[in-house]
Amino acid sequence: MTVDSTAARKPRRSSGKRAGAKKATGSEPELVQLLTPEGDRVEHPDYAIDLTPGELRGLYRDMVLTRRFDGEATTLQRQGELGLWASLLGQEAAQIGSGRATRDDDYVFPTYREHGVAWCRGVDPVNLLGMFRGVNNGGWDPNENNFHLYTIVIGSQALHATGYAMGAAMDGTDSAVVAYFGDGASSQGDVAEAFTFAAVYNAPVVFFCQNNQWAISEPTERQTRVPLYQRAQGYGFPGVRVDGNDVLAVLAVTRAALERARTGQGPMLVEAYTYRMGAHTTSDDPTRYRRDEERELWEAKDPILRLRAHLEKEGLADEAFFTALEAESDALAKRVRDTVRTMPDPEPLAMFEHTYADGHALVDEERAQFAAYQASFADEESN
Ligand SMILES: Cc1ncc(C[n+]2csc(CCOP(=O)(O)OP(=O)(O)O)c2C)c(N)n1
Ligand SMILES: [Mg+2]
Repeated sequence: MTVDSTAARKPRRSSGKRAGAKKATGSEPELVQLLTPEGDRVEHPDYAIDLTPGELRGLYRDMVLTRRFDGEATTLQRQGELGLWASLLGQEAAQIGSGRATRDDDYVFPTYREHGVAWCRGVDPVNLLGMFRGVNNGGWDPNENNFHLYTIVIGSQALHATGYAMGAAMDGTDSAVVAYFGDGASSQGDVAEAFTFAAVYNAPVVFFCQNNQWAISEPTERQTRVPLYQRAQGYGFPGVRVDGNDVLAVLAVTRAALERARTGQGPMLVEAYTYRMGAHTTSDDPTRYRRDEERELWEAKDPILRLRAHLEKEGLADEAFFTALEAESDALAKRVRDTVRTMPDPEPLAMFEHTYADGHALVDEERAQFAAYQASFADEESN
């Protein structure tokens, strides 16, 4: 079925058959949805999903723990323990649904906000925080979980992902690659170039755009005159818009896109239509450029509350499950706080260590200059 992402609608229960393929009536185009904001299951003719109660509870757990970790990180930044934090608040379903669709041997190229995807890939959350505390040079070994380092240069990872996917295809593997980026990044030349290369080389890459409606203070209407997923058509591969606050729909659509990629059918663009409920980063104040009412509208579509409503309505989780999750969440938050506060400061000269594999004369010179600069403070202290 197709649904309007903004208009109020009555929940339609799954009937096992097509629950309607009407064109959306609102100003926004149609999007794939399998779980309404009220927590009712609906069917889609192209994207089916059948999860066990345990799998549904697992997705809920992932989203709750990710949100808790993210909230804890925001608080730690406010307490001066982190230099900066980019919250994913509101984007949990987009990230958990897509992250859980990947296979271990797939490779993921994130932006700087993919904390939920990192969680799905098995990256320890405290490693993410080390980078934002400024105590390591990137955070983690990307090859341990096939999860690339966070990338701040907007859109550049789309090219890295495409190149990696082309290589995977040349190696004859059936691994696929996911490139995450935002609505703002969709305007970058790097993303356009990645689309072209992926299309003409039939690369096994899924372009996963989280359209969270904002690129810092720029709204999506400053990035595009057409819905973002439609851009794919011009490059010669399919694009689809999915309800990014519906973890089931995101999982189903990303699975299908990955399956296409690994079976040699080439790239696909998934636009997860969602909303950044928090600030761009802890350095941003969204009250300067957006209205509270907008956020309130999206709070009614909260990805976690909608899955909880479904679990409760269908009797798929009992009170003991929610209580145990609360305790697990508290324990995670405590571990994160304790570990971050006691992270050792790095040796300042260590920043020169991994610049070149075999060393470089210019880096040696810079290291010597910096060492001398640091030593000058020691002189001051002894005077
Ligand atoms: C090449 C480049 N230009 C500008 C910036 C500054 N910048 C950081 S985040 C951002 C907005 C990105 O918005 P979007 O792609 O929608 O991702 P979101 O932050 O919303 O997840 C910009 C312009 C940058 N990091 N890199
Ligand atoms: Mg954005």
